[in-house]
Parts: sequence; structure tokens; C-alpha cells
Amino acid sequence: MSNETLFYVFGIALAVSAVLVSIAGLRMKDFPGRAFPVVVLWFAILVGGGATFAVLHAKDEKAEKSAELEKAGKEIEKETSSGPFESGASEEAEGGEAEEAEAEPEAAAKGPGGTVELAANPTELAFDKTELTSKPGKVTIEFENPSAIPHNVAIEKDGKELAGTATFAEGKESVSAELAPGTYTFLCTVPGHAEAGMEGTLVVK
Ligand SMILES: [Cu+2]
Repeated sequence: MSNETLFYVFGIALAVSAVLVSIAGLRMKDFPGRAFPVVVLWFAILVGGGATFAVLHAKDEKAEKSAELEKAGKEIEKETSSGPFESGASEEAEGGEAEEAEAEPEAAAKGPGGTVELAANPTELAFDKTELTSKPGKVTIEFENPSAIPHNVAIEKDGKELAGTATFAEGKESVSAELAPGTYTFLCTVPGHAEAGMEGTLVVK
């Protein structure tokens, strides 16, 4: 039986007893008389029991509420922490270098394109080149990272990433983009790497 039910049982018993005692008092001349201590004890038990279970019931409700609150809090936490961590570091790294050609990449990306090779330094935060050149069209950077430090290479125009490889260590990956004539930036977007020197200019002409 729950504390709530017991509270009601004691409450109802108390009310019924009160009615019975008052009826008995009206009907019987010398009530409570010798039964007085018993009546007092009976009421003390009922009142004490009712009060006890009222308190216990209030505690139950409190516990239920805090459990609900905790659950709600956890759900909120889940929602707020589900977004992937994104660093704005790569955007800051972009200087004012790439402001020459304003051509729309898709409109004027016609051309043979080209493939260029790029590698990360095996031990330092650097690429082996700081400038890459290609014909307009589909430009592919074949990127090799011999280092145990994870790197990637992304192509940016005016601080906006156009394409990029995954971040990986000790491997080879390539990235392609349809590029119109202009000056682009290639960089490693791992926080701090472009600032340390993993950044260069990709000239398409
Ligand atoms: Cu890097």
C-alpha cells in the first residue's frame, strides 16, 4: 500500500471514529468514562499515523518531481551538446590575399582543370608548398600526409570553404572543386594549423 493510500485510510478512520465517539457521547450517559484513555489513545494513533503518512507522501511526491526534473535536465543537455564542435579558426586565418577575381566559380569554371600534388611535412605544421597553380575547371589536389599528426586540406575562397578532405594521419586523399580563374587559399583546417603555416595560395588561371 502506498503512503498516499495509508494517509487516506488514517484520515477516513479518524473521521469515522470522531462521528462514532460523538454519537456514543450523545447516547451514553457516562461515555467515555473508563474508556477515556482508550479513546484518547485511539485518536492519538489515528492522528499520528495520518500525519506520518502525510509527510511520507509529500516526500514521495518531492522525489518524483526531482526525478522528473533531472530527466528533463538531461534531455536539455543532450540537445545542446549534440551539435558538432566547429572551429572558427580557419576563417580567421584567411587574410586579404584572395581578392583579385570576383568571377562566379560555377559560371566561369570551364577549362581543362588540373591535378596538383601537395604533401604535409612529416614532423612540422607545414605543407611542402605555399603556392599551387592550375588551369580553370575541375581542380584536384592530391594530398599526402606522411605525418602521425592528423591534417586535411581545404580550398577556400574569401574565407568560405569550397571543398576539403577529411582529417587524417599517414595516408593520401584528394579533393576536387570546379574552379574559375582566380586566387584561392588552400589550408589545413585543424585548429591552429593554418596559423602555424599550413596555408598557401592556389592560383587558377
Ligand atoms: Cu594540419
